[in-house]
Amino acid sequence: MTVQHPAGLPEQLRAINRTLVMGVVNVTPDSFSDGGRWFTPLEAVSQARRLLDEGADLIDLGGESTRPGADRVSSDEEIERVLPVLEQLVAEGAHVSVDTMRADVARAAVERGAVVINDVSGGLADPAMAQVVAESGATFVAMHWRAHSKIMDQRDDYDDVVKDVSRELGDRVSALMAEGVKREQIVLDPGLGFAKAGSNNWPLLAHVNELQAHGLPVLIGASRKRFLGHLLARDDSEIVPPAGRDAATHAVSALMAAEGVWCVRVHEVQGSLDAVRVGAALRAARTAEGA
Ligand code: PMM
Repeated sequence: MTVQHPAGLPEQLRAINRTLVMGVVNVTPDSFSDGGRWFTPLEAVSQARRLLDEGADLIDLGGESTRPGADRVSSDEEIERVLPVLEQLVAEGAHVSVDTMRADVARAAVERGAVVINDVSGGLADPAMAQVVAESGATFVAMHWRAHSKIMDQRDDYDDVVKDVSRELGDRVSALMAEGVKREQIVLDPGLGFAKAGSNNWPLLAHVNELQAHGLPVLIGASRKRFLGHLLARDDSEIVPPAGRDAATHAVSALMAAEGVWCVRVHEVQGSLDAVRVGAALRAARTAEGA
C-alpha cells in the first residue's frame, strides 16, 4: 500500500512511493539538536545542499527555536533568517517546507515558493494562520501543541495521551476547515516532545495508527529528541546528547515507514532514508501477504 500524500503536494513528491524524508535546517543560534551550527544563511544553504545530496525529499527551514524554555524571536528576525535561504534553495529546485507559527512568515514563504507550512502550533499560535493557509493552498502540517516552548513542559497532563492528542488534533482540523482550509491540505503530527513528558512519546509512536485513522497523512518528528536520549542512557544520570541519538532516530524512521506514515523529519538524512526503505520493503511484503 502506498503512503497517502497531501493533494496539493508537487507531483514530483507525490510520485514517491514511500515515506518521505524531510531534512531539518534550523537557521537559529540556539536549537537543541544542532546548537546553531547552521546559523548564517550561507551555512544554512550548504547544510541544506548536503542533506539534498544525501537524498532528502524536502528541506524544513526554521528561523525560530522551539526547544523547551526557548524565548520567541521577532517576526522580522524570523523573516530575515529564513527568506534568503528559502529563495536560494527554491532557485536550485529544492522542495522547501517552512517551520513557522507566524502567518506573516508563512505568507512570505509561500509567495517565495515554499510548498509546505509546518506549524508546530497547528495554527493555534497565530489566529491569522488558517486564512493564509486557505488562500495559498499549501500543504499544512498541524502539529499537536498546547503552549509556547517557555511553558510547554508544564502542560503535559493527559488522561490517555493517544486519545487526548488525537482528539485535540481532530479539533484543530475542524477549526482549520471552518476557516476555509481544505482537508486535503492537512497533515497531522503528534508533536513528540512538545508538552510531552518522556513516557508520553512512546504510546504515540506505538499507536500512530490511531492518528492515521483521521484519514490524513501523518508526519513524525522524533529526530534527536530528549526521550531518545533518556532511552539510550546507560544510567539514569547520563542522558545521551543529541548527536548520539541518530541511530535511534533511524530506527524510529524504519518503524514509522513500516506503519505507512507520510513523512519523517530528521537531522541526519542518509541513515533515515535507508531506514525508510527498509520499512517500506517490510510494508510492501506485508501488503502482498494480505492480498
Ligand atoms: N520538532 C521540532 C521543530 N519542528 N515540526 C514538526 N512538524 N514536528 C516536530 O516534531 C518538530 C517540528 C523541534 O526539533 P528541532 O529543534 O530539531 O527542529
